[in-house]
Amino acid sequence: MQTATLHGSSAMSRPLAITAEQQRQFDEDGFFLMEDALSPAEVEELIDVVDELYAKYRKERGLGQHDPFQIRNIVAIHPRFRAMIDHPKILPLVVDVMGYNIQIRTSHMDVRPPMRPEDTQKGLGAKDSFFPWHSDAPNFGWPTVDGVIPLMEMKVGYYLTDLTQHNSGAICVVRGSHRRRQKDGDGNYIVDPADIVEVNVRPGAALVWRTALLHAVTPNLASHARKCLYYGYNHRWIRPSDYDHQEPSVLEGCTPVQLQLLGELGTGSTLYNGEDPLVHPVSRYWRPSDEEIPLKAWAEEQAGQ
Ligand SMILES: O=C(O)CCC(=O)C(=O)O
Repeated sequence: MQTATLHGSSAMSRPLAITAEQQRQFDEDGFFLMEDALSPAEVEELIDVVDELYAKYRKERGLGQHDPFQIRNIVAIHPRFRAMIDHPKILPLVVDVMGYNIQIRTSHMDVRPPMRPEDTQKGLGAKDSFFPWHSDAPNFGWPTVDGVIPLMEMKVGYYLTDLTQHNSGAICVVRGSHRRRQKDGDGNYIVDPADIVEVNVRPGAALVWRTALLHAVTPNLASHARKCLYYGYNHRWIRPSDYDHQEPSVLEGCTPVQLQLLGELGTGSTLYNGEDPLVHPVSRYWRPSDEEIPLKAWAEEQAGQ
């Protein structure tokens, strides 16, 4: 088992869940795959929720049979989606990569029905295509160091339907594109076809990736809709993109670890700026006390098992 010392003032050594090979792929390629991250029963349960929500929104929003649909902040929409934030196979890997002081930045469900061939004529990821190449970033971009985006966040994609066929709506990532400048002098993304990886996976697979990777989506020419979920994790001192605070009804019944991941501090709303907010305010997202970082105790306990 790999061991490492995590960064930060509360650093300590503990055994890691991530393997040396996963860490190498994450650093060099920008992603790794976990086949069978979800059991068939988990896939089935999640598909039931996706189908129920998709049917509801399709009706409410008048979506046509070919229209793709995405909904964000799914952790607030359904308890089954909320339960995915601390999935026991995945969260230890997230903690090994990002450290303890993290939260959910975004969560989304995506349904991509079969497309009409006439809507798929542009090249993969072309600027004028249905899904241009991009990396995920806030407006005005992430900071860069020598033109390269440091590790700001990671995402986990859970694929619920069969994507083994070429052009079945799978995500494509550009291997290693997080380690270099991404645009040429004309502002166009630099994509070497040899580096494109189409994530052709079976239901239940997960993609663990850096969102700094350039990515696009293949057209869905299969006969079935593509259904997947994404959860993005970043540091707590960065603001989430899907919420400022989750509604009290969303937080009700959550464990301390889930509360942390949902952006809460665990000590109530009066102590967000510390014990002496008038004279010595200090954001608890910046300097969490032990009670405000249950993920640390959780990770250490997991490592001990
Ligand atoms: O797989 C997909 O549908 C694309 C996902 C994506 O662009 C993202 O999560 O940022």
